Amino acid sequence: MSVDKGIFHDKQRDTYDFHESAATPWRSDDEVERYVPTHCCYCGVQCGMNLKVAGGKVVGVEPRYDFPVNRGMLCPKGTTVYQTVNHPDRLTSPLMRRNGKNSPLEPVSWDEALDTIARRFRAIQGEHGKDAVAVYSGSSMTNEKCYLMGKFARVGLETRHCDYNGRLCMSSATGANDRSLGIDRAANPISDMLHSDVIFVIGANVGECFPIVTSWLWQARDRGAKLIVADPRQTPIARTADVFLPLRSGTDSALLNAMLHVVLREGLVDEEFIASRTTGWDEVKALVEQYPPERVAKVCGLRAETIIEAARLYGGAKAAMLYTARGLEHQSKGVDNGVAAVNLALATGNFGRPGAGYMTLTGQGNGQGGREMGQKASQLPGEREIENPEDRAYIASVWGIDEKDMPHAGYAATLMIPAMERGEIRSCFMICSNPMVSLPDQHTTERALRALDFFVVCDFFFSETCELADVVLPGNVWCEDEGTSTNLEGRVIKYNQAVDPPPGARRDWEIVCELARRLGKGQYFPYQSAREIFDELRVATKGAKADYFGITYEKIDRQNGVFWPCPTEEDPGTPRLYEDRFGFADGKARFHPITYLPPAEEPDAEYPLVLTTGRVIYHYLSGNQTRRTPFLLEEAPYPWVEIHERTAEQLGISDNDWVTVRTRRGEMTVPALVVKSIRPDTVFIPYHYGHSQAANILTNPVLEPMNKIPEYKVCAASVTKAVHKPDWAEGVDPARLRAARGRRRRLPSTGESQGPAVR
Ligand SMILES: Nc1nc2c(c(=O)[nH]1)N[C@H]1C(S)=C(S)[C@@H](COP(=O)(O)OP(=O)(O)OC[C@H]3O[C@@H](n4cnc5c(=O)[nH]c(N)nc54)[C@H](O)[C@@H]3O)O[C@H]1N2
Ligand SMILES: Nc1nc2c(c(=O)[nH]1)N[C@H]1C(S)=C(S)[C@@H](COP(=O)(O)OP(=O)(O)OC[C@H]3O[C@@H](n4cnc5c(=O)[nH]c(N)nc54)[C@H](O)[C@@H]3O)O[C@H]1N2
Ligand code: SF4
Ligand SMILES: [Mo]
Repeated sequence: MSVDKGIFHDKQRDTYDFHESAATPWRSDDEVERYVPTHCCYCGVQCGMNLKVAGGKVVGVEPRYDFPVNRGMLCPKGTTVYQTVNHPDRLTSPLMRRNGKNSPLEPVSWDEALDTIARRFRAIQGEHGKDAVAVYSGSSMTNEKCYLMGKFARVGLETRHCDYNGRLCMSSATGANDRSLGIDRAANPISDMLHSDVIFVIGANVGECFPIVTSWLWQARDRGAKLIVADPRQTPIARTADVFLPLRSGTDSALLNAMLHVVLREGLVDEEFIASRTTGWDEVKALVEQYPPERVAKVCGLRAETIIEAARLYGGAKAAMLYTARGLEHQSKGVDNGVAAVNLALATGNFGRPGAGYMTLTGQGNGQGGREMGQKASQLPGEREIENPEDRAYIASVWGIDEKDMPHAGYAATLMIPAMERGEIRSCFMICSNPMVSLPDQHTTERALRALDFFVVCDFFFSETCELADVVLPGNVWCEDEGTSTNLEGRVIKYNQAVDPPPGARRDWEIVCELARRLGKGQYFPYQSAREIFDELRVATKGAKADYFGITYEKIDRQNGVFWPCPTEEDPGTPRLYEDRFGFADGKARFHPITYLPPAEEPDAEYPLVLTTGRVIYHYLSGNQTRRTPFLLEEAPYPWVEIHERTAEQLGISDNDWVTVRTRRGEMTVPALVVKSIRPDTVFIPYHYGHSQAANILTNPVLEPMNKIPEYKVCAASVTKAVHKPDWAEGVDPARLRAARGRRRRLPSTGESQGPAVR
């Protein structure tokens, strides 16, 4: 049969075939009993997926075509996440050390575990005060659970110390959003990108960390959008950029000020927008005059012409989008950097229109909702403030407590560690976090967690942090419960339950409510379902900045997600912010002058290189889930250090050599991946691994002064050929890693200003 007469050209057959195959699924799907529409639980994109269920188990996944963000696509993590559900490593019994710190963790009944926790918490609080027990929560959980954790801390435990892992993630972004724009949310939906003629990505590895956003970027490129990327590494999207700025880590605000300098010098500012919609421009204008690109180029290790080119491109756009992420935010100047980025967008009038905006790419699955549900140290639900008398009074009334009994602000997660070391915090309830991989300066973190009198961790897989716990509680994975999550656009979506937790494990919210009952606070936690928690959080956020009151489970299903703020059930939600006004009382955005300050630690003779850390596509965060997924582990089985070939040559290091990376905090030995895609003065280690493979052995725990995020992206380091292989080297063939990481990529020449490889 000739092809052109075949079924592909026969409209009717085509249609018929489609229906037939939908009605009669592929053989491998014969057994599938149900397709449960839900979302991927990993990154903030929250792609839509159908989980395939058979015999009470999740057996597979397919992408959802009807969810507008991913439209039939999933990344390698999304296609394999279902494999965590029936995983043989699932925790299915509480574990407890019955006879003190030196006794083993052994399986115990739920009653014994929960009674012990309640008894120990009460004893410790009786002896040392309520604030001696802290809650350390996470943002990879539903809004319902994040809300519950904030309430559990303040009402169940009556402690002021409640914070979460978003402190390590979104707190610089929050600082910048709050200071400059007045609302802590992305300004635009992802689809706005298709209306942009210039897209500027600074400090975000979109290709590996938000893979499905990349497809929007390509569509925008197909429509002619120009791309500017600023990153010390040539990431996958940087390879295609029109202008690539391989800046030195920690110099972002200098670059952004210089770009604004050029925009100003060349008359590209939007005077009308500045006059009608902002305040504070004069100070910023005066400041950026001192940042000519010719001077800044030296600071950033760039060529002045490239900075000028980027500024002209961005400033000349009709509609430009600016994306930032942790590259710019994981710094001791992270809030300043974010503010400097917003300054540039404000000065060019890039807000509140299709294709014009600013978006900090929110990382964790519910990194948006998790930062507004009241589990932060100084926050109450809806982005309300715990020190604001009206907010306190309102939430106290929703919770049915006396305002006087509402604790005040407590420590940020990163400040809990020194407080544990000091013996001020003596016990901790931790859920959905793995600080024994994720916190900087692991040696100090370990000392602090070991110093606790009593440490409880709730997880579904035994993590590096569980190893230090006195009690481990087996919780649920995302598809064993229902609830909502708010994606990186501010779109509230819904997870649907596919299966029950395995026998022995329980739903997180049921565990926390049961614990509250045993602490004598059961009347405040009467929930029978996640939906009941959601209904309460709708009321708790009513009238607040992050207003969820008009959002219902049914409306989310109907609309494929609802963007907050959504004050009434009739309101369809708000995909694009700042069309008419910004989030402050006067409706105007705020310019703030940002003086460039160098990172806390700069290279010197002993530590001549800059170490930066981050992600690869195959692993998610601390890797506790993805390192258990065979395909993902095979692709990235252990950490490595990326080092420029010129630097490697100077140091006598070849590809695949074992090398020791040292900083003032510690050292680790990993294989060298010699590349051309990184600045010669910089090295990079992915952070998804634990124990002696944890990049955070090396990182600097210095904090951003306002919002307390660690400087994961910059510290001084040295690299030498290893004398000894690490404890995990046996059977490891670094050449396999090279194969998995693909061929060497080349960083385009940026001229001499990149400086000598090793200073
Ligand atoms: N595959 C995967 N995807 C993820 C995650 C994951 O663990 N794995 N995690 C999710 C989460 S929680 C988050 S927060 C996001 C993070 O998403 P990203 O912020 O995009 O990821 P990172 O790898 O942390 O850092 C981004 C880039 O910053 C660059 N960089 C380093 N130092 C600097 C600097 O000083 N200035 C600038 N401009 N750039 C710098 C790095 O080279 C890196 O390419 O990803 C989300 N998506
Ligand atoms: N060096 C360096 N360090 C970093 C970063 C970096 O770029 N460089 N990035 C930082 C960033 S942006 C982030 S977000 C943090 C993340 O740091 P962490 O929050 O510590 O890492 P996770 O892997 O998210 O930890 C979540 C844990 O909870 C479990 N878990 C997941 N979902 C649930 C749930 O619904 N219920 C329960 N009970 N458990 C659950 C997982 O199995 C895992 O063990 O790491 C930070 N650390
Ligand atoms: S892009 Fe993010 S949400 Fe989408 S499949 Fe990948 S990890 Fe999951
Ligand atoms: Mo994150």
